[in-house]
Amino acid sequence: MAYRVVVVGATGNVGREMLNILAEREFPIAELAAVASARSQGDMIDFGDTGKTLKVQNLDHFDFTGWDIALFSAGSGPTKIHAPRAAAAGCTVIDNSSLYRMDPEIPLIVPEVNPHAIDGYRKRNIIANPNCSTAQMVVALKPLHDAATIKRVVVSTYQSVSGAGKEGMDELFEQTRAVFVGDPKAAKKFTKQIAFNVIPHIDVFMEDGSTKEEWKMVVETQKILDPAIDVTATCVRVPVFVGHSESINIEFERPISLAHAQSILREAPGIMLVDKREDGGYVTPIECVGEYATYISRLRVDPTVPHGLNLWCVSDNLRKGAALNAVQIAELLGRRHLKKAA
Ligand code: 11C
Repeated sequence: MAYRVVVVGATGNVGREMLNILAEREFPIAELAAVASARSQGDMIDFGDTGKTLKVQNLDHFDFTGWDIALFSAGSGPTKIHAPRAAAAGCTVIDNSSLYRMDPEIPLIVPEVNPHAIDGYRKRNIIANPNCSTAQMVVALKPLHDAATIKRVVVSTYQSVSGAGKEGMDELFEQTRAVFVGDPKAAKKFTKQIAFNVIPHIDVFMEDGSTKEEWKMVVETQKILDPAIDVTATCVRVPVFVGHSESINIEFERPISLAHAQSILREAPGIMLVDKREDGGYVTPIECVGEYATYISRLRVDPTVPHGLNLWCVSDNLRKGAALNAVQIAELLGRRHLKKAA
């Protein structure tokens, strides 16, 4: 069985990766549409490296009737208008924005972690894709939680500028160049200079002094993995183009040895354990670009709590953090539901 698939926001960082990944994974496609805002209407866009190109259609006028799946990466504003319209037309929406993630009627899915939760999608015909920093963390936590029950997580992130879209990438590039040619460029997309700097601020501030990015890591982890896990996060933007890194400290209910944790992580879906305890024997963001895996390195015991581990977790934020996870959800939907309905 093949599906009629729409990629909404096809010209953005994540939309392009959605098209690449649909092509790479040979997703069964009967027909494919690339859709974006009016500004991009008529532009030609590659369907991965298949050699095929797609003419971008205007979201405002796109009729979702008869289409099976829409992968949305259009931001919350356009999504609020067009996702319910697509869902009502019978096209299942997989949405990468934060709009629906915490809606109790909408499943928030990471296929390696909570695939069963997808069954609730019929209520609204919408499935939410998590924030990039949450996605890679829950892939890492899930097998460890199954083994020894996680009580508390302390995470600090090192997030690449591509999380802020193409404008974020352009700003890092322009500012870096400007420093070298002695022609300083003011910050526009970010709140301070990002070149040769780090910024402890992603998304808006909340009343309690945390940022919305930090809040998302807490509540999304609880919804996807387990509401009983306490999470505290500090999210930081770093001058890296692609690939989010996380330093994660985990406290468990029950003992878990280092050897057991290593063997679990070696077998777990979506994870590559690269941990040689020697110079270069760990993964950095530049090495995860274009990859599917969530990489874990620097796994070690935290001796300051009764049952604790520390680890370093790296993944391509545009892939596992966004486009890959969305395509995996589409694959899961096809396996569990659409085939049966056909
Ligand atoms: C960043 N994590 O790195 C953000 C991007 O809620 O989907 C994705 C924001 C979201 O800036």
